[in-house]
Amino acid sequence: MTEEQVKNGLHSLAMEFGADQVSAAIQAVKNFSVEIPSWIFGPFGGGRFGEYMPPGAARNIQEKLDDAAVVHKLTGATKNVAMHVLWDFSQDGYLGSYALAKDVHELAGERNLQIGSISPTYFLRGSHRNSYAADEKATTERYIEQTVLAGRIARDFGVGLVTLWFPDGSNYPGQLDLQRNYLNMKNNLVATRKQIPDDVWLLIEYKVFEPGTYSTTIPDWGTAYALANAMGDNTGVLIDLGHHFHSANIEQIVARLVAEDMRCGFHFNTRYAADDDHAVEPTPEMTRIFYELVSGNVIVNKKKEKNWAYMIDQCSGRENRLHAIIHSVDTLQHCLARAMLVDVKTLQKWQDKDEIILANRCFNDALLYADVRPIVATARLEHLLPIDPVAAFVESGYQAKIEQERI
Ligand code: PSV
Ligand code: MN
Repeated sequence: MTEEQVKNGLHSLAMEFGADQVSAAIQAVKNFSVEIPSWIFGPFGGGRFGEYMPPGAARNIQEKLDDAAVVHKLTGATKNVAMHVLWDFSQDGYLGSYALAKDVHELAGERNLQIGSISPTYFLRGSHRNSYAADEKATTERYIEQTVLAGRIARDFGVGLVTLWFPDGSNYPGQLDLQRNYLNMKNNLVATRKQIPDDVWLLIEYKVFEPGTYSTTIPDWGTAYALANAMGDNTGVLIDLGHHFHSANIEQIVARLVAEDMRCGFHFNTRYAADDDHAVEPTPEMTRIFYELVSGNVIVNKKKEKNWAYMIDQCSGRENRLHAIIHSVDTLQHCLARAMLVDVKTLQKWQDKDEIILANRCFNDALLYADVRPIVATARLEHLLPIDPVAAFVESGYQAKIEQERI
């Protein structure tokens, strides 16, 4: 898109949606930021893609941060990098280290970055009989200890946010006592919360399946919500788009949590078949989710303590990882811009008159049909950033450089 096209596009949008609404959308995009995960840049620690190392993949935390710095430079929206305790702050993949986290904190600062949310890593060695819901005390104690460490690291070097995802579950009916399994999880989470400072925010992530094929200990938002409530203040639910059945109404989950006034968070990605961890795509579902976030005032709210946590949880298979992560940021900005254009007054009018299709069409004018590229481009130009960050990355020659250096 040229600057001329941006100008003309803005004019048409202002004619249709009003100049004030368009300015508010530009401002929202300018203020939006999202965390990117350190794990997209390196080898994905033995996950679905095994040991696949794409050309130029980062070999250590310094290189992961180098790549993250490029993404932030091009998008201006990704200063915080989400980290995993045993992938990023561990010598042996078994124990986390406060000293290593301090080093990573300094390395991030040198690159104009910051450690974002911290995930304890429960799914490596020793979790085959569950982690927090295990019957063996030695296992649960080791994981509680790692979580308390994550809380210290989050408070001292991060943004005070710890995100918890558990691989706990089973593969066959009868393998586990389902009630005991849940209560083990609940008791251990309540005990953990007491050992973490109150001002550290904890989010509980749910996932409908995997690695358990028959049962998952925290399979849905309801379970995560019950656990977060049992744990007390400053604890919420983490929604990962890939962790649902097909056709789950995720925007309705957002609406429930907003209505219950629980401060929650997102792991953005796209699910095509399962928990694919694909880049974020501009799907109608994603724009509807953004509408709920905008109308709930939990995104780009001037009162920072009202905002939910926004993270991308993505790990690409064969596609260029830097293209994929920049594409995700780009998509999220476009979805936010669309959500900002919804004509709420007219929508409410049709809702009140029970005009079902008219309400639906009012929604779709903004969420499906508006071409918001001029809004996102203007936000970037006002921040002195490239109009198209993916194209700017391609032109930068960075990929060829890392492929040559990182043999
Ligand atoms: C699990 O599938 C998950 O979504 C959790 O957020 C992990 O932290 C992340 O993926 C990386 O494995
Ligand atoms: Mn996730």
